[in-house]
Amino acid sequence: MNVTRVLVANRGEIALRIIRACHDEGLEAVAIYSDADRASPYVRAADAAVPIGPAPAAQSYLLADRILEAAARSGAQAVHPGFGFLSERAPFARAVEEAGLVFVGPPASAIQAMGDKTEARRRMQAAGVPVVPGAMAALEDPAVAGELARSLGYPVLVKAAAGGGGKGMRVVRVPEDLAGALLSAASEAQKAFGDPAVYLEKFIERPRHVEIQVLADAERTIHLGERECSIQRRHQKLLEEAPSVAVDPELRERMGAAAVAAAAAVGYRSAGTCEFLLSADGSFYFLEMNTRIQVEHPVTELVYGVDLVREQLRIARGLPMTVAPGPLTPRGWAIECRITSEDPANGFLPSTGRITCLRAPAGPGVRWDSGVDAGDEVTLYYDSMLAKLIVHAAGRADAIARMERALHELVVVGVATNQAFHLRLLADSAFRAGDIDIQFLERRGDLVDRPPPPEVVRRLAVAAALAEHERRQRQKPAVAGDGNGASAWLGQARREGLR
Ligand code: MV4
Repeated sequence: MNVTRVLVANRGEIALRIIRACHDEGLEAVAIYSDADRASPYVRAADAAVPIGPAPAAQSYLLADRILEAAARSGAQAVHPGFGFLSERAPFARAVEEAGLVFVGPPASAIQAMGDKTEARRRMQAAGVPVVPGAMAALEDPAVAGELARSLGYPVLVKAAAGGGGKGMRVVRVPEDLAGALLSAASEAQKAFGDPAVYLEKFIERPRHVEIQVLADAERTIHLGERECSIQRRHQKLLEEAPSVAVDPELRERMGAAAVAAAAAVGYRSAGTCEFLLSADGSFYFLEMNTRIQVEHPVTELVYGVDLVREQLRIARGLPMTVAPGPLTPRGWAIECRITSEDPANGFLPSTGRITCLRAPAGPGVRWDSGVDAGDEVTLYYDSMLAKLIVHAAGRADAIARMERALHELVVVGVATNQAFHLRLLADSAFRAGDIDIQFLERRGDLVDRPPPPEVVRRLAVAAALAEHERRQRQKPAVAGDGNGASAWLGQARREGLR
């Protein structure tokens, strides 16, 4: 199929990222937007835009039929789902294919195989990919579960078979708690996934979360090394880096080979990610495969010099990946901080309002992937991620220094953000030593529930005052020789270095 137009079935930062990749590839991009996103930067960047409904995602971005209709009406031949929303729903991928369109992602069969966690475990084990010891099918009989838990040794972890993202999980440390955990996990799984099936694994204590990027075209399946994603809170990643301090070239090759085998076992095409738990002793276990482009893909792009969304578009069109065969090595160090409209000084509660002033960091080695501009409204309808700040430098210490510099340049006024949290984390000696695991932030309440430091408060207050000044200047009647009354406040802003 000759693809010239791609419908981007997503919003915000990732929609803009995909639209830019389409344009780099000489393709046109069609945006879809809800009522809340009519004035979003990604809608302006697209070659055409189709309204799809009211703000709630269930009435817009999750309506597969309406999105397919928008694709047909706009003359798009392909659909890129981005991440979240419909990106990992096998029925959506299938519907796209059945409508005669190209799905920019893996085959529906690969999404489906990886979506069922116990099926994925069976297929991975058969392919020689290390999985956490435990049940290979859903458990129905509590006595069978008890016997398995005893043979694995406590603690064990009860997981939902349809799960992912930590829903329906229960750690069980003593046999007496097992029966209750099975029941409550099943009930939570039923609510979250419409499927009460649960199973058991040995609970791995204090692992790192290390994931491997894979890329597969019709000819080859390769890996692009690891991302270290241990800095997370309640299953939301906050900072990711590539490479990982815990992975040397030999381990990278072993984990990479496991990820390639995992992808090959399900007939994978496109970009995908295998999640692993990595223990302190160097043993690693396959957790699940994310069959989409991920939020944190830019750190891999920077250390491998690859544009993953471009590769997705090429592979979907039947073209070969541009990555040349042969050994690949990561170059330098990349770190991504997710900038969210959440207030870490207030339990990470989402913050809403109009962004009155926004100054994005820039300069050498700095990338700003954002979905918002000054003047935009931040609502509670969607994810709280406003932007991703990504840096690249020669080594980890340089990357940390560069991220600190960039975070000091960042000004967001109008909504609270986690900017000061990131600065505190980057200054922490354990973080700087690379001494992290998935429980790091749980242990370190001192990094989380703190007000921003005085210098950050002061800078944001100055920016807020200037933003208010600009607003008033804009409302003044035009002065002679100044067609729209804008030059005065623009000059003021420029002198303050805030535009
Ligand atoms: C685990 C685990 C420890 N042992 N499995 C969390 C969500 C899902 N992707 C799998 N998860 C985990 N599975 C065993 N056998 C710990 C977690 C886990 C976790 C994994 C990756 C990233 C963050 C996490 C936070 C809490 C628990």
